[in-house]
Amino acid sequence: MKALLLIDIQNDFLPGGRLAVADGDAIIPIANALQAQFDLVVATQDWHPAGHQSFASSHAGRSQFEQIDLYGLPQVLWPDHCTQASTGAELVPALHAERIEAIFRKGTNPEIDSYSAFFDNGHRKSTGLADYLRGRGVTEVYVAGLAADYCVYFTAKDALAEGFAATVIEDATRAISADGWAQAKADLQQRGGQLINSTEVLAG
Ligand code: VGL
Ligand code: ZN
Repeated sequence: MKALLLIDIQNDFLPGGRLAVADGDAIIPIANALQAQFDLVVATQDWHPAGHQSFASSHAGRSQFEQIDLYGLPQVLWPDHCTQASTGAELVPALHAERIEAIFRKGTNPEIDSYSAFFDNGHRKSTGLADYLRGRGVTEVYVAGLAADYCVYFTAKDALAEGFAATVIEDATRAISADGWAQAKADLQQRGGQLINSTEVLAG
């Protein structure tokens, strides 16, 4: 049983959004086309309370994209983004949503960031996604969405650690940093993850 995980396809990560990923809108038609190939489609939303500690604006004298230590974990400071119930946090309107069976929200604890759809960055709390997928008989996950080098990467990595086969659909994601994504890809491959193009999925 295969599941498609649509990671953080939210207005704030698209061009014009608060934490825009270059060319992020290019993945929308691909994410729409892919859905028919899967038994189960699940989405995530980055869903931060106002004043989240991952926001640069929460730290006086700090700049966006600077890295700090946050309660013992490295933390990149982001522009305010995906604030709970804001327009920026909504799934992109052009994304077909009717086949999305469940939406997992993450990043809700103000004191810890959560890139992975499975766990917060300290692996302290589970979102329940792994058990949900296992309950549905899922053995393989395919990951698409934004951003490749953060939430897509950490989701695929945790999926592998949870015992799922994990494949990132490369043309259905875009990165914040090209270098960061190159490193993340190498790491995923080393852990047994796969990278493929949507054309291979759509042909199946
Ligand atoms: C993300 C940075 C901060 C992502 C979320 O969805 O990749 N990146 N919050
Ligand atoms: Zn975030």
